[in-house]
Amino acid sequence: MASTYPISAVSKLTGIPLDTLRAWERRYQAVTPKRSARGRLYTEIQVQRLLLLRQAVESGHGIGQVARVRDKGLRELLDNGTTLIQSEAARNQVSEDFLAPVLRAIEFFDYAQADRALNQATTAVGSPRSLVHHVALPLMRTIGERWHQGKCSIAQEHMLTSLLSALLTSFIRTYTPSNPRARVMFATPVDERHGFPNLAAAMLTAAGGLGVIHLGTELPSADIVLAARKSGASALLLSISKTPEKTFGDDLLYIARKAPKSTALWLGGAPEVLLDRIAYGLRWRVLHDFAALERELTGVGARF
Ligand code: B12
Repeated sequence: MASTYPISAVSKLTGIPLDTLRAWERRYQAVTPKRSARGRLYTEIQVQRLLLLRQAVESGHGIGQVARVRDKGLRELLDNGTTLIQSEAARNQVSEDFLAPVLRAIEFFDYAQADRALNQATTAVGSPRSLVHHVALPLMRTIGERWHQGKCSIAQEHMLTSLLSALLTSFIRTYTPSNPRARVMFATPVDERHGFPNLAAAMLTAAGGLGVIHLGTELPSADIVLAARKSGASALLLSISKTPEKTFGDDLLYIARKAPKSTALWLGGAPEVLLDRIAYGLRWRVLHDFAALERELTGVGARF
């Protein structure tokens, strides 16, 4: 019989954390292993596919974009594709070894230990960009998933949000130049409380040498427009994580009409929230992953 591997072995072989393996399976059906009394069992071919997917993600492709691509397509993508973060990711591979201590400390509400473990992970990855891709986003996804599954409390989610916000904010402060070539404004619309993706995006922006205007979450459109006018921001990034309210189309239209023409309008979010359809025909450019954001940032002067 062909060899099969339990999930713990697959995680070690591929360097993909256990929670990520489960999330890729559940959310994107990237690889669906057989189930046995011992749990998930992966074939050799599935392990090889996971390695390809990991490389694709490290090269800057969103998992949502590549999860359904066949192995041959993935190989072609990796052979031909322009890789945004490939070499950096290869150098700065942060495995579960670094993230697990943070999650353990959060489980026991040990704030100081979580802070220390987070700092260790930060030092291990080396660059601000890797901090976003390999520490902050995976941690937030894991804790958020656990909260959604009822496996961790809102207090634990808030504790991680607080630690990561402090960390990212301090990096934004350190990296933002005094005279940036351009400034990018970040907000989420009314009823959108997922503020973390924007914080990560702001950090990437600062890491690219641009200025950051971080407005936080749940902002009415009129206030967003006012801020865009007064600040003269080169771009506005509105981040969406959950399916927006029906009136969201009106908000997008309002901002598109009233925001200065010199402000590029970017809408960042998961593909399943149908942002393309809502923003169709308006000035908004929809960004489905962070690689797309980095490309837009480069367009307004960022250097990565
Ligand atoms: C963390 C989290 C939370 C945290 C938010 C903490 C914070 N400060 O932000 C908490 C626990 C508070 C929370 C609350 C809720 N959540 Co929540 N949450 C998540 C979770 C686990 C991660 C979100 C996140 O930060 N992702 C980080 C992003 C950047 O990574 P990613 O998701 O892999 O994104 C990729 C692409 O989609 C894209 N992308 C996504 N966002 C953005 C943004 C930008 C700017 C760009 C460029 C790209 C981009 O880029 C990435 C690849 O490069 C997701 C599930 C998941 N795994 O994604 C649910 C999820 C977003 N939440 C969801 C829901 C429903 C809620 C609640 C409504 C639940 C409730 N009943 O109260 C509330 C929100 C209330 C509100 N009014 O807003 C749903 C949304 C479903 C939908 N389509 O509507 C999700 C998808 C979970 C699910 N599967 O059901 N949540």
